[in-house]
Amino acid sequence: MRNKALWLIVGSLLTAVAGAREAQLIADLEAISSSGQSIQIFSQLSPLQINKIHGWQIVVRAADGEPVSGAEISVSGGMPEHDHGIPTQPRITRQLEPGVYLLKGVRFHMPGKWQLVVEIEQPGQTGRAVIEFEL
Ligand SMILES: [Cu+2]
Repeated sequence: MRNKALWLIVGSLLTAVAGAREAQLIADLEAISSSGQSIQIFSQLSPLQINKIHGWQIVVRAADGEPVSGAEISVSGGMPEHDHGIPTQPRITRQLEPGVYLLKGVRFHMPGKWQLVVEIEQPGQTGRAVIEFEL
């Protein structure tokens, strides 16, 4: 009886740890590009806030799940309802590991609906994804 209670406690602790790990792996934003690449965005500022400049890690995988290395990635966008762009020009500064890119200079200056266009250029193919989110 006592042993059973202990196992139940251990069981729920393990579940809690697994839950925390999963939570860290959940992307802030994600999309599938027109070429079938998966794009996951992990913001260094999460949840996103108004007017704070920060960086993003962008993880790009091909349709088969392999990391996409050496791609040219550009991020643009704006607020479609206000007819203006993003206030900065975020740039990929380096590739941190295969398929993981560091985007610097991200800032959103007002609340509302934002739309981002992520373009991924690789030799022979270009993928494009539109990501919408509410801030
Ligand atoms: Cu606006």
